[in-house]
Amino acid sequence: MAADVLTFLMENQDDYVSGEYIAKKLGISRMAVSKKIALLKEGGFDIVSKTNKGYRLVSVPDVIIPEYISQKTLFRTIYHYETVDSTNLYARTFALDGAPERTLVVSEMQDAGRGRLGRVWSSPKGGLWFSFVLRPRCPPSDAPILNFVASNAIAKALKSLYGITVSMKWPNDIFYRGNKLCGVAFLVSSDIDLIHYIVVGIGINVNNDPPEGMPAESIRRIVGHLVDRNELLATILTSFEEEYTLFEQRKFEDIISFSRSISNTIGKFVRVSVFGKERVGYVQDISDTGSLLLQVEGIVEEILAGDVDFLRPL
Ligand code: BT5
Repeated sequence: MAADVLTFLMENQDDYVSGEYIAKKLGISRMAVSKKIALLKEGGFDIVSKTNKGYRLVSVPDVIIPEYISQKTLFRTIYHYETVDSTNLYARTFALDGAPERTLVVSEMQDAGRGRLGRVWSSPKGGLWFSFVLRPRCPPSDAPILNFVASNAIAKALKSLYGITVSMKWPNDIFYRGNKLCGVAFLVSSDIDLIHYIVVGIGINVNNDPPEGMPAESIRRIVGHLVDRNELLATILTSFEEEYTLFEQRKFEDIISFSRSISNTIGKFVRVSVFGKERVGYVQDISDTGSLLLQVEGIVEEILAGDVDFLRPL
């Protein structure tokens, strides 16, 4: 593997790094370094070399590089695939086998990506499809707050990287100007009073075309160029870490307060489907525990989970 050499080049992307320096640091020969550089070039990494100066990384291929993610984040156990059915299912299998918190599964494509309630999630090449394991020490009743942990993290990452302002459709869809950019689906395993594990599954249309025939958007189309999916993944994971710290400190009000500020659902006239039953009304607010407060014929109902449909255009 050439990951060790790649790490050096990535850390010094603005400058040349000499083969001698890399060889010394890694305790390998200069010949071994140049072999690894050749391997990286074969893998699509654009590396230029200059006599007396060394190597410089110009660009990386549009493929997830686990070494980069583990270096930039607290996620150390990373499974990276070309295709899986669903990263959520893989992560669940790992969780059942005892995988630690922050075990990450990322796939370039999914052929059976799943939304909530078994709905199909389109996951072609170029998007970001990943899942990770959490083992929060809290009662299952706190789990819904993680919807907002995830959506806040994604919204903040997109703002900081691309200056994009997104909105959050309760409880966790990320929208850009009325089109869905990203979805989050959780798998939860718990006793009545203790969570065993939670799999957080996130799907974002990044460099792919969004699926046709539905109100969907992709980051490439918003910013007008291809983006670095490694940087995006690392930024979202780091952002998640910060929001998750608030969750562990039980600062739920801080979390919900940000979610309210990006909500496109508060104040809207909606239909909420809850296990086959439908409620229609105005969304008054999101409660401090993450429920939707729906005003139905003058009475406020608290809805813990459900699907929201806007009854008037956004
Ligand atoms: C979601 O479900 O929005 C959660 C999606 C989570 C996907 C991730 S990818 C990594 C991990 N592995 C998985 O298998 N899943 C997770 P839901 O709220 O049920 O929305 C599903 C609906 O979104 C579909 O019925 C379509 O209308 C729409 N949809 C499907 N694919 C889409 C896409 N790529 N972009 C935008 N909308 C899409």
